[in-house]
This record gives sequence, structure tokens and C-alpha cells, in this order.
Amino acid sequence: MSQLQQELAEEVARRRTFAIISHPDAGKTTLTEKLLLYGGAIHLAGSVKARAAQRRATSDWMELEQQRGISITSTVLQFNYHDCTLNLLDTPGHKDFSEDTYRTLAAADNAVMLVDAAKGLETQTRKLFEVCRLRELPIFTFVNKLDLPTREPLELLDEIEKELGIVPYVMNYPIGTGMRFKGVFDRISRKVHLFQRNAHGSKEATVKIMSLDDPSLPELVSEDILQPFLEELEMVEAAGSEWDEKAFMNGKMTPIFFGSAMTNFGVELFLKSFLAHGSTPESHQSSSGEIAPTDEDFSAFVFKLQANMDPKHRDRIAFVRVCSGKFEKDMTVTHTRSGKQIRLSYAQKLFGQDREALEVAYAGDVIGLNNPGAFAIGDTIYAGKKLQYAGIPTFSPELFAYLRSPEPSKFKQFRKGITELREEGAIQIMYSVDEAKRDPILGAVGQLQFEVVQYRLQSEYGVETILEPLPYSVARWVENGWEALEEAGRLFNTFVAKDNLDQPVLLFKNIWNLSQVESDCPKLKLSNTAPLTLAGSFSGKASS
Ligand SMILES: Nc1nc2c(ncn2[C@@H]2O[C@H](COP(=O)(O)OP(=O)(O)OP(=O)(O)O)[C@@H](O)[C@H]2O)c(=O)[nH]1
Ligand SMILES: [Mg+2]
Repeated sequence: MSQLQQELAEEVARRRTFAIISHPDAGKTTLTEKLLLYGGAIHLAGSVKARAAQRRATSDWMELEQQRGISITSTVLQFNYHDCTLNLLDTPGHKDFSEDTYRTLAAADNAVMLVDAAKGLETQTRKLFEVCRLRELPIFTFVNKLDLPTREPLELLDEIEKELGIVPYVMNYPIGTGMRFKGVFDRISRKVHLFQRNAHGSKEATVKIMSLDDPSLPELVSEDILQPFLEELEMVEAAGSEWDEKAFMNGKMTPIFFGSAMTNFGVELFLKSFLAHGSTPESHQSSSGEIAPTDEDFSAFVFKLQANMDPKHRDRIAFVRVCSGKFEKDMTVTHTRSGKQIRLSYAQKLFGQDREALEVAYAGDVIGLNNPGAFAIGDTIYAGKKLQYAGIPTFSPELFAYLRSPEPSKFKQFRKGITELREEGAIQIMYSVDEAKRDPILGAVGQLQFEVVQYRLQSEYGVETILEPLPYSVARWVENGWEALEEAGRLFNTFVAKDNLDQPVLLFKNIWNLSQVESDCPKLKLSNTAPLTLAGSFSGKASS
């Protein structure tokens, strides 16, 4: 084994990359914050709805996120814990931002699914779970908010098993819930962990560890909490299956943890178990076959862009997932789509909004590259033999609106803002084919995307805008371009637009109007996403 191979094998073995997913409000950002606290990456955990004097969440760094107390955009946090390098991806739960969450999942090797113990499985959690299952990602489950009134833990386990069709493996079981939540029993070490609350959970929880037969246990936990716990534990142990590493790695079994992110109960146990069981970086399919993380040639793909992370510097960052080889500062790579050579001089280690210069990175790492406009979502870069990783899917927009800037003097900033936010994938942009109507048409999956775009145009580009909703709800791209559209002749109840690559897009008020056009013009091939995305337009399709 060469020295480089040895180095790659070691570095890959100590990396864990994971995304936290769930329905809004289950506590993803709160858990993220606590994992950073236990990982030693921050000293006092911030709160999502922080009071002025307190620290704000590292992960929800955007102004609008702090105002609203929700996550709007995925955040990457890289930190070391014990001997491992963790790349943590905190995703937004709101469905209007799910495109961003899906993109981010493409960069993860593991998923952590949060379940609110009072609510059980919720819509977005189910949807995101399906995406993880399709990708056969190993999934950890953290049942959160045990400090509040909850549903019966056994009932929650049942729901996960029956509704998701995944086998739950109870790693720890709660002792009491709500006001009477005392701690958890760790089935692996067979030890009881009793917690004590600390000021707003900003510091690590104090914990007492003892065995089940410790004589002081009944003094610390009253009989009416201890008895039901012991009975339930017995049921779990009698009915539960054996731990099956292979089933877990294929997303067929999920280890279950109970805890409370806010009060830090169960967070450290979870983190340790995650390190022990989490998948190391995996191989990726490419146009040149499967690429192993220990392959000596560097390769990576762009899964996300973000403008103005540092408002003072107006920068644009490409979030890049390293898939193989070793990244070294100043290395030259080929950009698959354009065939151009690019020197990577300004790579950054990402930690929420904070960044620091980066010298080396390995498979599993998510790094930030300065993007003066060269990179688009889905782009591949490589140093060895030519390859392209599979593209990142885009969603079909369902809401449309004209966006106007009432201040003609701000036209340049308006155009810049629109272009950059479109590149980020924060919104889709189209134009009417009627030359008299020059205002861009925004296409979104959800209403909140409009609000974010307007807010960001104002705060990051200094442009006020007016939104004028359009009555359409379905978009279809014409696969064979303008000629095919002309051949089809006059279409009823159809608004003809063009996307930013000048491809024809048809907008319909509803699916009935669409089906009418489909039956009137059977030759017209329509697709619900753009046939050419910027990434696909140069390089052709990647395999798989
Ligand atoms: N009582 C209690 N509250 C919690 C716990 N975890 C999170 N919360 C609260 O739940 C609310 C939502 O938490 P977040 O961490 O922002 O949830 P999220 O999943 O990141 O939400 P989105 O990113 O918007 O999808 C906040 O007010 C948190 O303080 C917990 O363990 N116990
Ligand atoms: Mg969040």
C-alpha cells in the first residue's frame, strides 16, 4: 500500500457525514447545537429563539432564520470529536424549503431522523424518510422533547415499525417522561443515566451513571416511575430483534434513542453511538463507474450554492462534497461541465456562517469553494480520469409570480440579486415570451420561498420588490424546444414562458388544462422539470 493509500484509508475511516432531517420544529437545530456543545466545537450552546443576551444558534445564522425561529437553508458544520471528523448537515424541515433539504441529503452518508415525542411521525418526516430509504442510507432515530408531555414510548416504537416499515432497535429507553423524565437506560452498557438540568441547557447536563441494581437507584427515582419503566423495558427486550449491522447499513433497521435536545438529556449517548455505528464515507456512482472514497484521484460534486454568507464580503460559496482522493489547497482540477481547469486556491472549512482557510480535505468532507460564477449545483470536479457524478434533482414549481422592482435606478442590483438567488436554487426564474413584459416570473414550490427571496433582495442587495401573483399552478417544459412547440400550433389555456436557458416552459392554471393540451397535442413531449439544467447542458447525463 502506498503512503497516500494508507493516509486515505485512515482519513476515510475517521470521517462521518450526516444530515439531520424531520418535520419542522422537531428540534433539528437544537440537537445540532447540542452536538456541537458535546463535540467541544462551541462552549455555550445557542438557542433557536434566543433572548438578546444569549447566544444565537450557530446553525441558524441567517437574519431571517433568527427572526422567525425556523431554518430556511441547510447549514454545514464540520468539527472534530475524539478521533473523528464530523460533517454535520442541519436541514430545514419546512416543505417550502424541501428542495434544499433534498440537495443536502445527496451529500450525506447517514441520516438522523428526529421525532417529536408528543407528535410521532409527521408528514415531512415520512417524506424525507422515503428519500433516505431510496438511497439506502443508514438512519438513526432520535425521539426528542422527552422533557415535555409525550405519547407512550412503546406506541411511538410501534408507529415507526408499522408505518415506516423499518425495524426499530432500542438503544436507550426513557425513565419517565415529561416533568418526570429522569434519564435513560443504555442497553449497550446496561447502565442507567440520570440527568440533571442545567441553565437552559447551554452547558452539558450533569449525569449520574449506575447499574440497574444500584441500591441508590430507588432513592433517586421514585417507585411510580421506576416500576412502569422496568416493565416496559422488559417488554422491549423480550419483543425486540437483535442488532443487525447489515440491516442498519441498508436502512432496514434503525437504532432508536430517546432524549431531550433542549435539556441535553441523551445527547452524548447518541453522539457516542453515532460515532461507533455511523457509516464512513461511501462509494459514489459516476459516469466512469463506482468511485471509492479511497480512490487516489480527487473528485467531488457541488450540491449547494449560497451567496452573501458573509454580508460584508458579498461572497458566493459553493458547497462541495468530496467523494474521493485528497483535496490540497492550490490544486488544479477539471470542471467536468466546461472542461476548464480550475485552481482551487480559496477552500474553506465550513462552520455555520464561520469559515476558515482549509489546507486539506478527504472523502466525506463538505468544503466551501469560492464561486465567482463558475460552479452550478450538480457540477463535478476531478483531478484524475474524467467523470461526472449523478445530477441533483430539481423540483417542479407550483407557484408563480411576477417580481417587479419599482426603483429603476436599482435595476443592476435587482438583476444581480435575481441571478445569484436563481443560481443558488432559492427560486426558479422564467420570463414571458411577450417582449413587452420584461419582469422576471418567479417559480416556487412554496410561498415561503417568495418571502425569502423578497427579504434577501432587500437585505442583501438593497432592492425593494413587489410581487404580483400569477394564477398558474403547473409548469411543463417542452422537451424538444421551440420547434416542437410551434408544430403543436395554438394551445388553449396555456401561458408560454421561457426559462433562464431560453427553453420553452408552459404554465397551466390546473392539471385539467394540462391534460387537455396533452390530449389535443399527443406529439408534444412535456416534462415537469427542465430538460437541460445548467449542469446537464454541457456534459450530458451522468450514469445512474
Ligand atoms: N421542551 C423542549 N423543547 C425543544 C426541544 N428541542 C427543541 N425544542 C424547541 O422546539 C422549537 C423548535 O426547535 P428547532 O431546533 O428550531 O427545530 P427544527 O427542527 O430545527 O425546526 P426547522 O429547522 O424550522 O424545521 C424551539 O423552540 C426549541 O427550543 C426539547 O428537547 N425540549
Ligand atoms: Mg432548524
